[in-house]
Amino acid sequence: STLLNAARSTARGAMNSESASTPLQAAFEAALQRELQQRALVGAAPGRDELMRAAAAASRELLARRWAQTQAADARRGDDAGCRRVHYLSMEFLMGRALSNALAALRLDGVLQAQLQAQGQDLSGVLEREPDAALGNGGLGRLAACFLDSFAELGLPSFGYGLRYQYGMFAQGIQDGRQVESPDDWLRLGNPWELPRPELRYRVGFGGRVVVDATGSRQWVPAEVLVAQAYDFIVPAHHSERVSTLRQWHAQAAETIDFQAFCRGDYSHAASRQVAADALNWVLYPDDSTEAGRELRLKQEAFLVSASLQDLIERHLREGRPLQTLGTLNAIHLNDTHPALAPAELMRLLLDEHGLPWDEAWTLTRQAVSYTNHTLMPEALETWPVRMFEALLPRHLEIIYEINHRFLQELRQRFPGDDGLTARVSLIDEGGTNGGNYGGERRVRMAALSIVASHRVNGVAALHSDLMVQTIFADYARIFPDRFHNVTNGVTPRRWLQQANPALSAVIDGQIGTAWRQDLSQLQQLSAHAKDAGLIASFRTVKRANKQRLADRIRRELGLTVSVDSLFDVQIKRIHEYKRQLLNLLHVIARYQAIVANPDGVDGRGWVPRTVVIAGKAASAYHMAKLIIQLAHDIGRVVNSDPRVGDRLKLVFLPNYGVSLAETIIPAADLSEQISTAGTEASGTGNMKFALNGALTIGTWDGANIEMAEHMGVDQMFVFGLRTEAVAGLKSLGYDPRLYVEQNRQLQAVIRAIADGDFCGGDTARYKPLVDKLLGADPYLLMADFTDYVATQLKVDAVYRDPQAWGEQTVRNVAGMGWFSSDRTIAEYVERVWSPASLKA
Ligand code: GPQ
Repeated sequence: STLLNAARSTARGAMNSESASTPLQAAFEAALQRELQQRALVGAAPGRDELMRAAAAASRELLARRWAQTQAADARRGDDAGCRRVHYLSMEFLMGRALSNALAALRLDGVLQAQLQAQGQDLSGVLEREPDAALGNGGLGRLAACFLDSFAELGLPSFGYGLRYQYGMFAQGIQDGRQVESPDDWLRLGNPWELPRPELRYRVGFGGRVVVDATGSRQWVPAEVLVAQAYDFIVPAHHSERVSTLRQWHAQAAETIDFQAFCRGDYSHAASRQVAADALNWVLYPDDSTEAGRELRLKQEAFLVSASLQDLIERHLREGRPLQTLGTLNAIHLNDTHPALAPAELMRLLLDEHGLPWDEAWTLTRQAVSYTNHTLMPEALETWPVRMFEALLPRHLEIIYEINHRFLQELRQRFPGDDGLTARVSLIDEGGTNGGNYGGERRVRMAALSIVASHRVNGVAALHSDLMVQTIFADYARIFPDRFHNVTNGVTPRRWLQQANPALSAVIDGQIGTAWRQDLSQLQQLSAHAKDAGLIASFRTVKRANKQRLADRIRRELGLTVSVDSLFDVQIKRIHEYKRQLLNLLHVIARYQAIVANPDGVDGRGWVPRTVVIAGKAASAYHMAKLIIQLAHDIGRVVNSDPRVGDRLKLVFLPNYGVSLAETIIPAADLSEQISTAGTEASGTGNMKFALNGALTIGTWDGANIEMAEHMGVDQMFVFGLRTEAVAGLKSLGYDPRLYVEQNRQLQAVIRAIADGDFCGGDTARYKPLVDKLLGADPYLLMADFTDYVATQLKVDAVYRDPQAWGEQTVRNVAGMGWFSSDRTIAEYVERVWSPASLKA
């Protein structure tokens, strides 16, 4: 794409002037010294924490200069620059750590290393002191973080907008095999990365009523007014001096103290506004792919949207551009429906604050807004009770009614007599049983609002985008046939290959040179060397070292010894029934039973030793997911201590999964488990990270697994299970899981072991809900896919026994992953969604 090419040629310019980095080094050293001296003033000898914060603060200072340059360049860009400024609105940004990325981008790792040596410290020990910024749940939030990285790398004028949560994703502990949540107080020691922007403040209202003045114009008089204050976090490019910005909003009361109440001695009343404001900053909702549905969450969403839109309008006007070009020069992107109030709020601002007529405001809104859908799961489709809108957002509700009125009126003209259609696609669920709303309450459908108010809607993998228009959005696709597109997800190769796996990166450099570091598609060159024994040996050596690192961590954290000669079989992601961690566990039990019955293997050739690693968090209210975590622990305790098993099988649950833990686990994996029921995983991005690091995938024909198989060759992946059409067919015929159990004695023995309490001292009650569900509805078809899954695991063993064959396949996997860079994804968003040209189509 032109954007990719342009970014690469600027980057070449910057790279050529590499020697100019000496002043940068000097600036960094000076800043670092200043930070350390300040700390010395208060008598603190710098430990690792202080060194980490000093290095972060010094890096931030350099990044702030790049930020100013980037903003100045973007403000000067002409109206015909060919791409709009992108505003990526997301309730989640799962950033992880920032220091090692910043040092790599600034090419200061060596400088810091030398500085630390002088202090008697090593770099990795200092890097590990940084807490993860875990302001997201899972794939959706991490995708947003990868996108910020690519925005910078591609030099795209852009802002990410989010909330500055005081507490991010909860910390997961395990007690007696059960998940216990504790708050993630990530700001406890301050955040050396953020730049507070006290001058950037916007008022955001809630509640109150709408008044009509003499001219008939409507004005919202909110009952409560909060102030949004900006904090900026800067994300650097690696091959240029561009940066991208994550702007996070912090809520404050407009008047922080009720002074009259204070003087009366009524302190709790005096502080009540501040307390109410702080509630918005409080916690990230820990629900992944399910709806939280609480009023505080709606307020958080409205707050994010209003502050961000006011900020971008103000910037547009400050740059001297007229309101009429707002939509052609700015893109406002909705990361799922969480920021779906944006079109309503933009309409309100344009109508009520800027006095535009409806049609003009609507044109600008539709030009600006676009929406990505990230799931087909009906329980995740956000709807809000009309009652809550009346109480919190009365003017937005009026505007939504008006959008809906005009939309439905147009439909009645285009599709006369089709009342079913208008009821199905209305922005308001009138409270029937339609759309899963059994409560009978009227609700606002946020996906409907997002689609109607956007000029582009996309899914996140080819299968997902197809299913989206065939199933949940079929009516809208008929109404707006040109609106729906696909943009397959990608991951940033900076974090997920270069930083997480420097040793593999060096091997790749040695084989094909370093151009792949800027253009991941160059990895394809590796396939010519896939049979090269030397390359395969290097891949193996690197993998072994990474496995050793993970094994050390497992021993440190869990006191469990695992063999690096075993096949590391890994499933890390949120715990969700559709992702089928339970199917993985059923296989572990089946293997355990088979090992005990046949210690020398079924064919006398012994067992390929396996270490099964699982990690992931369960939403705190998701009982079935928590039960699956407990089952993993019960099985692990029994299997790992059974002397008949030894190294042949180990089951490890690593607690508190997050971005940094993933950076250690993924490079160490031999096998990647991507085993969702076909048609349920929108894309997956973990699947991409594993293959990029030379793990082979066992997976279903689902999400982006399909496109990965197409890029590397389907024989390079272990594909199993029913495909989407077969899943749908089976369900429509009346699926009965018991039929599958009756036909498979191995499966019977597995289920019986769980039901009889074999892993929990004979407690038959503990897993009854789980067994009942498997034998009852089994909505994710574990019973139907079990046989093929276990058979495919045996194929995995067979290939692993042949190091040359396995090694060749790992090289072909890496070679096939070049397309899955988030740089490619963002270039496609620019082409299909954010370019001015996409407005004309
Ligand atoms: N995803 Cl709707 C989330 O992580 N959280 C959510 O609330 C929703 C989706 C994931 C989705 O499950 C994965 O298949 C995708 O790869 C990911 O979003 C990014 O698109």
